Amino acid sequence: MMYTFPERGLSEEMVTDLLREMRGRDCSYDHLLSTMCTRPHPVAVRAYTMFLETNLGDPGLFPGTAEIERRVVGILGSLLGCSDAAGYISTGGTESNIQAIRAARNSSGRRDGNIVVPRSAHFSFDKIADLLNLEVRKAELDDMLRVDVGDVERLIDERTVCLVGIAGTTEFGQVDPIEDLAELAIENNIPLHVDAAFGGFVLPFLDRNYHWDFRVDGVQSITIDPHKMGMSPIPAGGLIFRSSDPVRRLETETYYLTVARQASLTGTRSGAAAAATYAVIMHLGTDGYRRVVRRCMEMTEHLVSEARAMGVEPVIEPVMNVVALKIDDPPGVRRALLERGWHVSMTREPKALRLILMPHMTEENLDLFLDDMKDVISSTRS
Ligand code: 0PR
Repeated sequence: MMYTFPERGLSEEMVTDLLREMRGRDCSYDHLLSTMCTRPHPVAVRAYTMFLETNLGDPGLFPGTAEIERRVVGILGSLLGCSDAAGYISTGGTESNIQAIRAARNSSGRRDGNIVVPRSAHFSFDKIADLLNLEVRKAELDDMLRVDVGDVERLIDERTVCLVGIAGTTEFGQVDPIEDLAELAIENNIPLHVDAAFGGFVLPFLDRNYHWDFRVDGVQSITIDPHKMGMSPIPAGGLIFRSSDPVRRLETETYYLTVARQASLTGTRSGAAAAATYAVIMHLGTDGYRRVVRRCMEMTEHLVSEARAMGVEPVIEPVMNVVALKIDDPPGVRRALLERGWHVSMTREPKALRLILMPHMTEENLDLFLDDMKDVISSTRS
């Protein structure tokens, strides 16, 4: 198939028909248990469209939008235990992680450094190794799939420019021992970055209290993504620093813009994500997010108890709304579930079936899924 630039434009109806056909081929969130994104909140969608033409790359032209971004950074900072935080709204977890590590690398003054990350770190850290010319040292996990702090300590040397802990691992939703990592960071005078791309909008709203954010001394920066559990439209990421000093290490001079310096990775960047995030946070409040997270956790508990009734155990007791189930032949089960219309995913080590209970899941759809999973699992056994 060859696609060409049309000589004469089509009517808007024809274009809409073309779009509708393609959009119809996409999967519906109703059947997705493999994604960490969700349908954005309608309030966020309306805010997004209101700010479509804004550009935070030249914030002097959009002072209102820039003020919204400052407010969101402030709100996320205080959610994470720091009332005068700095940072910006990025395109997602990958950009936030890149920039957090870049800030740490630049502060160190080294160009031949390394970072120590848990083996469970998201693949964005492999991109970072490539982009920033850093060696990424991967520390082993304990039997609860949290990073082994002794192994982190062993991997630190004079070239280490940053330590990374994860609050909500991509595959298992586990939280690393951030306090122990922070102690190591302080002892060695290295910053600690916490990747809470997923967990950032979950942990503060759980009944159980984890110590993982700016309330822990030594945590320099946190990745927290509104486009995952924050219910904002894609692309909305958060990069929050305890102070503005590391942000300055990211700045370049901008000559002809309305501001003299720019710290973001991208130049031209939409203010829509910041506006959408602000809108949904102001609309839901702590109360609303607690309700969202409680529902996801209730579905998680229901799924685990139904799995147990099928004789299937989770790899770890779920901390958040991510479940990994120990089953025989995860690829086969995944395929069979896909034939029934369900998208699930798998973990690498140990190999397990991975299910994420996002806000778009309903109790009714979860029960339909569980019926299918029961059939599939019993047929793999017979
Ligand atoms: N850090 C953690 C802990 C993550 O889980 C993720 C993404 C990132 C960083 C990177 O974030 P961005 O993808 O926003 O750059 N975790 C999921 C993953 O890659 C994201 C995802 C979303 C996966 C939707 C599938 C999907 O359908 O596995």
